[in-house]
Amino acid sequence: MDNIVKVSLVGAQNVGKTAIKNLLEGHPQKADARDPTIGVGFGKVVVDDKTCCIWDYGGQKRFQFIWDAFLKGSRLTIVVTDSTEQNVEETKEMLTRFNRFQGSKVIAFANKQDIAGALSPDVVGDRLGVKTYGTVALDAKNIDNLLKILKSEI
Ligand SMILES: Nc1nc2c(ncn2[C@@H]2O[C@H](COP(=O)(O)OP(=O)(O)O)[C@@H](O)[C@H]2O)c(=O)[nH]1
Ligand SMILES: [Mg+2]
Repeated sequence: MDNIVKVSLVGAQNVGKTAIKNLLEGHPQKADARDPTIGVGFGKVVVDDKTCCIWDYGGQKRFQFIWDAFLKGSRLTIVVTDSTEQNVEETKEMLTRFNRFQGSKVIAFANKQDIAGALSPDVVGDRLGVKTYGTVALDAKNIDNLLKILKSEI
């Protein structure tokens, strides 16, 4: 089963989790598409000899209770932020609350780096205390970069 890797995308609503999942699958999302994830969305990406099952969790407060159970068995948990002050604080609180992330490797994506005033990945990483990569989930040019990150982290 080592060839099947569970990767979880968590974070608040509207930060770009589904856009990241879609980009990893090779189909970039249109800007401003509004399609909130209900419950959990699934994606599949093949990287070398591994098949990554991407679990994309609905970020709305009313769905957060399912994270506990669904994070079980996750090899890599990617915490997504939208790189704003407010969201990074919210994400930090999420990280302390969900200490069951332990057992899974945890990294962060400082998404929406294209928006003026975005906190840099270094700043976000310092605040969150986990390794952080900057991403622009709507930009198809980011696909190779995302796949490279995935490859190096699983
Ligand atoms: N400017 C910009 N917008 C983004 C980026 N990633 C996602 N979005 C937009 O942010 C909104 C929420 O994205 P979505 O993937 O649905 O967020 P989720 O709720 O975390 O799954 C959508 O309108 C996306 O088009 C990004 O990197 N830059
Ligand atoms: Mg979503």
